[in-house]
Amino acid sequence: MNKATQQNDCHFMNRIGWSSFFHNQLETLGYDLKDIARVTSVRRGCFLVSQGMEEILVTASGALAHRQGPYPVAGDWVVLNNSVLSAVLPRRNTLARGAAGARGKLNGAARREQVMAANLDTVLIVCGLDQDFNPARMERYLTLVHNCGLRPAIVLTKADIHPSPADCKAEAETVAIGVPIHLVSALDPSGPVELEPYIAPGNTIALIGSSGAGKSTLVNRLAGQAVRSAGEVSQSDGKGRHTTTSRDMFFMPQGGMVIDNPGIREIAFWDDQGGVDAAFPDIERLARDCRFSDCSHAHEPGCRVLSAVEGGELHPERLASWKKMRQELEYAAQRQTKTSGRIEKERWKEVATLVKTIKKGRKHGGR
Ligand SMILES: Nc1nc2c(ncn2[C@@H]2O[C@H](COP(=O)(O)OP(=O)(O)OP(=O)(O)O)[C@@H](O)[C@H]2O)c(=O)[nH]1
Ligand SMILES: [Mg+2]
Ligand SMILES: [Zn+2]
Repeated sequence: MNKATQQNDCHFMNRIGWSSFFHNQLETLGYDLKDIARVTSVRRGCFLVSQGMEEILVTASGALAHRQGPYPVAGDWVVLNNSVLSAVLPRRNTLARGAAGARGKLNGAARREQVMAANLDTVLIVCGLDQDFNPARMERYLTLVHNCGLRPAIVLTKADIHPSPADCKAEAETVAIGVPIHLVSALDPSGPVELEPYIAPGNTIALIGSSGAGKSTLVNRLAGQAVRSAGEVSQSDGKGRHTTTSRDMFFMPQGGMVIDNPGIREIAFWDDQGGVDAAFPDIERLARDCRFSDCSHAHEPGCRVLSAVEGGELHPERLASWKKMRQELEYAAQRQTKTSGRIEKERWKEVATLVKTIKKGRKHGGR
């Protein structure tokens, strides 16, 4: 490939998120830039990928399915070999959670890691200002995102249907310390313009939140057209109907990429990567003055956190949330070393079956 074509390819690829982090891997791993593409969507063993122009549907190689490495997700950079996905490039980061095993068991032992999206710049936690607004849940989302080493931002949407949206923002500020909070409405004729910097050219964001929070509606507003179906919210329980069922990445007119996700039913953690300290910087700061460095802020003498609660500096509920999430993360880390199972393992089976069917078809069809 001549230099001009390669620069041109790089230009298209940079626009869809390619960066030196990935480029530096090419030489070491022996891949060529012309064979690299980004996954925009996953469909039952098939993958929609893009190199900055049109999207194409590809299958994965039998060898990749056999090795059962990371299962490609929206946002991944992958290697194509004759239009077959043959490798996933090491990821910059992942948005992952603990999910129930494929057999649907909800007990601890059946938990697996579920990677929702990869290679993100920011995760927008979307909360609707209807019955969805819940600061305790917001704390869980923040812990999840921080625990993945990702940068969160809060989007309080449906501001048009709340009598005092500014109060919600003030309440959110008490749990989302140091995190940007945006108050928006999808009905606003000018659109959610303050979210546009997140999708500047080359940037990739993911939207998470409960079903019916208004994620897909925001994607449509930012896109300036309906790229995604939006659903109803039940009048009786205020819950959405899980309208979005797949994780898809969209190229936005602003130049960046958005990954819309299905509504999360249960926010469960996977592993312990220090997410609690990052999500509770107020407690972490106070804890530096506790007498014991491993203080659990429960009963220890000289506990600065407990004295802050007594003195009214720290809300007791905030400490209770910290304790709960600390315990959950510790449990998740123990469980992780025991099982180290990934939900993707099951999904590779789907690919292997598909590859076998295609091979069989070729044999009989004479292709
Ligand atoms: N009034 C008002 N309604 C909104 C706003 N944003 C979304 N909605 C409505 O909320 C409902 C749910 O919106 P969706 O965008 O489908 O929610 P979602 O988060 O994508 O839901 P799932 O795909 O199920 O996870 C729809 O009826 C939207 O019209 C808003 O800013 N104001
Ligand atoms: Mg949706
Ligand atoms: Zn303490």
